[in-house]
Amino acid sequence: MLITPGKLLEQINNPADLKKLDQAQLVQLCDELRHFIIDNVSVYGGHFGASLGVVELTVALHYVYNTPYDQLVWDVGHQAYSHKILTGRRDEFYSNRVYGGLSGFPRRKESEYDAFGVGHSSTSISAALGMAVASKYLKNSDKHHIAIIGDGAMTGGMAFEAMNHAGVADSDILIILNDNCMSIDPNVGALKDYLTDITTSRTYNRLKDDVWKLLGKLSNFGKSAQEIVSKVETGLKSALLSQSNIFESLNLRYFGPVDGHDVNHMVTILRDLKNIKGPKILHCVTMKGKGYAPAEKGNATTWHSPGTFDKISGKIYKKTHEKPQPPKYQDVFGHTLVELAKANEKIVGITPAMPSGSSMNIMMNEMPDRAFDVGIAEQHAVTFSAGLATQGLLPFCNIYSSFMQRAYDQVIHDVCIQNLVVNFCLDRAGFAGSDGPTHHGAYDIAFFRCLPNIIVSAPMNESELRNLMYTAQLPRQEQAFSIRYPRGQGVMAEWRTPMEEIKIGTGRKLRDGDEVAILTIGHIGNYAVTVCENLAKQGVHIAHYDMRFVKPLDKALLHEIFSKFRKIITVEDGCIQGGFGTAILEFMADHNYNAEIKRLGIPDKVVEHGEQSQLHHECGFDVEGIEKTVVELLESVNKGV
Ligand SMILES: Cc1ncc(C[n+]2csc(CCOP(=O)(O)OP(=O)(O)O)c2C)c(N)n1
Repeated sequence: MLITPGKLLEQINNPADLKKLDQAQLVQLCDELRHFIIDNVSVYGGHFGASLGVVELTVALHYVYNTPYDQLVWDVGHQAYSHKILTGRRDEFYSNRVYGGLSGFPRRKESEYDAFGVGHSSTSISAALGMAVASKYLKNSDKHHIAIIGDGAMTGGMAFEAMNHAGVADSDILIILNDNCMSIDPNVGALKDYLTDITTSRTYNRLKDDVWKLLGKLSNFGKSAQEIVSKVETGLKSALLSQSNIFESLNLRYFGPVDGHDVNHMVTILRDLKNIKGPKILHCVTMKGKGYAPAEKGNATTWHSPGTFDKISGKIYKKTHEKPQPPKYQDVFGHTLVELAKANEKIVGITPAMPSGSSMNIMMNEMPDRAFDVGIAEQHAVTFSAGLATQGLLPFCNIYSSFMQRAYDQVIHDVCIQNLVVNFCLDRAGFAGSDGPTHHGAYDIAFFRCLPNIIVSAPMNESELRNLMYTAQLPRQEQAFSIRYPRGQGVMAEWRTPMEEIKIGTGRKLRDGDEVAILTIGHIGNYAVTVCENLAKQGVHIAHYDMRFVKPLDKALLHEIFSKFRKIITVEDGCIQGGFGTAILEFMADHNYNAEIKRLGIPDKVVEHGEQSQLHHECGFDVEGIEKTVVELLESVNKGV
């Protein structure tokens, strides 16, 4: 479906075209931009509320700054749709997040305007500071560096590490805090209250406007005038706020709060700030979903990434099915955790800012004192869980596989070395789909299986997920326990099966066969089931084992397999290097077996975005790819190789 841009937007192929507009036309441009995003996302899906919230800010930034020479770093990047549309990608925008199309996040290789690749939260200030320090060293003193970070992303530790550095780095950096009071779910923590305090303090807001005017006038009068005003300003601000300003305390000059939806005011402010040297922060207050009534009035979490919808009525399309469908794995996790927690009072739940995404919100609603959203703070989530475990509680810490990369040292240092009993549930393990490479959960098997004191497992279906969770909460004295499962649906419409213990380190034989055995880990094993069924119809019988544990491996089962089969295929929705297949290779070498092993999984390259099934196909481990590998191995058997 062709989506036509409005009259002004149509003329803008890059920020130079934008600069040709009269400032009086910017309001209309923002309106057109907003409608273009609504038209596109309603038809093609994608992130929504966050981009609508920064339309004016984006227009003002590209209007005032000299991009791409000046560097804009978007935090997370899910809000950068206006930026993409204004920087030469308007006509391709329909392909956003589609296989082979535009990335849903800024990517350096996609555009020179994307100063930094993002996807994971709270990196923008560090990256922009690095650029600012480099520019200083390279004597590009006219270059500006701007990090645009949300109040949610500001809860991440990295943001504070970077501000701590920026305050003393003597470099030109502008941090724009885009404060809409929301993360994906409502933002949490003391910082949120602090920002609300600044935003709503009436006395402060009246007086800061006067300070702003004074500052604007004096900034043209050289350094000493600025120093004086800066002191007055700091004094006033400290006196007016109940606490002294946290950003000012870190040596960042704080400006705001300002209305981030007043594009003309934003242009004026940014022009002023351009002339003020040193590290500074501009606090903009915006609204997620701004300008689209159903999103403004509705649930901001739903409108973060609503899927396709009817733009007139605001009705979000849901697929309807005649038969009951399998649930999402995340929901099986959420409901099962509550079920287990009702019977086991030691259980507590932890999520770093993903209550809805992980379905931890089910426990948060039912047992608010036993489930914690700790903000976008994966490192803290893991060590906080470790602390809970030292006191005999049993944490189920749910972190998306790719976000767990953030907390690797905490898993090693705070959990594994101390041999603490912490359960990790890794959602979105394997290809994440249209979010792309920053979000693919490719590495967790490889990075967990090399650690001591951790059990590494993956269920093939809902029932196994429940059984693994049940097993993980049975009393044990030591070891962490990780359970990985993918994004999306499982395979069992009737998923509330009675739970039973799975002996740790045991796999299961699903099908006997001749010549070739397929060993799988996790949900991807369902492809192998289909492969075996397809081939059986042709009289070819292939064995299939669902190994369930990568660590400890089921040695007895593997001895049985290696004694019988000389051709083995391993399949995993994870990186081939160092992953499950590698564990099988190591077993073979350690026990002097000699078989031909084909490892299928995610190859050693950056795999882009697309539907999970498209990516499995690309990497050769969907039904077709596995079947092809079986046929090749069988051919080599027939040739006597
Ligand atoms: C390390 C990491 N953890 C979690 C996420 C998931 N995530 C994406 S956007 C988001 C909320 C960001 O909130 P904020 O920065 O306030 O931006 P807003 O969507 O409100 O504009 C979260 C938690 C992520 N991208 N990276």
